Amino acid sequence: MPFSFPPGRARIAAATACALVLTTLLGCSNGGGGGGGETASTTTGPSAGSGTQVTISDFTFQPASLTVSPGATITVVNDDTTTHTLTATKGGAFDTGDIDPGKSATFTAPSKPGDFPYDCTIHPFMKGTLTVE
Ligand SMILES: [Cu+2]
Repeated sequence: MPFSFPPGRARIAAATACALVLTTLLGCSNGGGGGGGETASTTTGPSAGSGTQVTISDFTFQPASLTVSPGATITVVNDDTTTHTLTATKGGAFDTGDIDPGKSATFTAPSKPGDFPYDCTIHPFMKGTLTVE
């Protein structure tokens, strides 16, 4: 019956289009939502004490960004020719106080994870960030 063909085809075409759209959507959400977060592949967590150090040289914190474990002990070496500090810029999270040239000091990282920007109170343009995770 020629009467029933066109609607039938249209329905099939529509159904096919739907299926394609659904497949695409499902494929997308499957692909994007599958991750369970990172597992311990890049755990560079020296648990307190294995060479966690910031060196101050030429009015610069090196490295400027440091990631440590909660409560880690961090040694700050002043390898410069003038006195510096390494002081958290918010909440007084940590502060080495004055470190004379050629001297070093230690401080304890915060126990809660987060980013803790710091600077030198004597030279506020000196900046760095301690990340606790
Ligand atoms: Cu300084």
